[in-house]
Amino acid sequence: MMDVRQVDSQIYDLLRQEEQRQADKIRLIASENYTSAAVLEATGSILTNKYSEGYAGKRYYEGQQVIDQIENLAIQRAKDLFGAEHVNVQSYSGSPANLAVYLAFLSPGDTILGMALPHGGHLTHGASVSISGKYFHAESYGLSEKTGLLDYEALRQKAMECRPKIIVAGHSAYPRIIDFALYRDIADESGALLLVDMAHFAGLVAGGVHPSPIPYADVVTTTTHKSLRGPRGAIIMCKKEYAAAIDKAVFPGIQGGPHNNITAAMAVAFKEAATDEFKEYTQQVINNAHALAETLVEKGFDLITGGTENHLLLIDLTDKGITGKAAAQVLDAAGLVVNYNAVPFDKRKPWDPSGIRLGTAAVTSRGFKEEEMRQVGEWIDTVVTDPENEQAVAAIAEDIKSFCKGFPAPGIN
Ligand code: DSN
Repeated sequence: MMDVRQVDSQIYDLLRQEEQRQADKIRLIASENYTSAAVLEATGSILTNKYSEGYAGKRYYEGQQVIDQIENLAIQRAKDLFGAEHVNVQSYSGSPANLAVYLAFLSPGDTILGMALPHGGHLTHGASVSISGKYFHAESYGLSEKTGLLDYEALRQKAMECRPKIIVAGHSAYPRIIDFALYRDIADESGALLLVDMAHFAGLVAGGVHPSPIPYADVVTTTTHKSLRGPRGAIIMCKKEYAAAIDKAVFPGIQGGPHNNITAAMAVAFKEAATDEFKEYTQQVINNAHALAETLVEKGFDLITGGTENHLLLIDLTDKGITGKAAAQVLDAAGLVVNYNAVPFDKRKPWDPSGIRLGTAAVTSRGFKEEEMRQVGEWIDTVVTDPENEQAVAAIAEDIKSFCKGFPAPGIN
């Protein structure tokens, strides 16, 4: 059998370069992780060759003897893991999953109410540049300027004013646990369905270290590749009464054939996520986020909300005299990979905002504990405090490369 190395040396070399980058650097992008070798194997499997439009037992193509079993296994494992009544495992990723929910329940022009993008919401929660804000009437809620915490009272008032058909809970950059019971009350009071997008913290929910939205939400979406540590995909979970509407919205509403290789890789990831080892991993993700937050606060960094209760930290760098983008670039040069991020009430533009976002899911997968996080905090402080010092940045990059050798990343030889 020909492999990539023989067929395409350019792509082979680039794959090796990316593998090296992922091995040598400290990856702190809050939405990223390292999947296991088993998940990678299923992702790169012969299931790529198969078309399977439809659902198990009702496909539009023959030859589904194996695929139906794989999809049913993925569904059952997701149900067991999260306690969901119905699960659809076919969404290609988080954005199409959210779009499918809108298609299931809304007509163009209907109102949705989601967390504002600059306050930590996601593009698909109604941002004006996204289809969710273009095809629907999108209203938003956000954080209190004083505390940086979600302003539930303002959310309630907004919901009562605009009477959305769907309230979207969930975030990409909010470092606190959200109150699902309160969201449920507000949804009931305003006559809305409650959609929780738990993409960022799904792994923490699976590990039992974060409250679950399942008992409260009508529909829950999640990607499978962030803290959940699976392949690049998404699932939609809902109450039984919405099962047919959701399935119809995913296929044929939004998509054609599911990516069966991803379905199999999800099944593997759900099996891994049901283990005690994964539970310990998720607790460590949180412990590591606390350790990093404490170190950075000691160094005078301005953390939004003052700390974290999940896997992520949002830092306003205004007082440090550096923009988020400049900080992210110099940190990358030093071997610390983060993304620049708007902070709530940011006076700067989204392409060069005031903050950076950090997460601990990936480094925890390679075995970092509190001690290592404190060292990471020291390095971040040194780089951000003296970003022009190219020699110091290069020296830290070398130190990080050697340091990382002691923490082999899952899925990388
Ligand atoms: N792009 C993801 C993140 O970084 O949070 C969300 O889709």
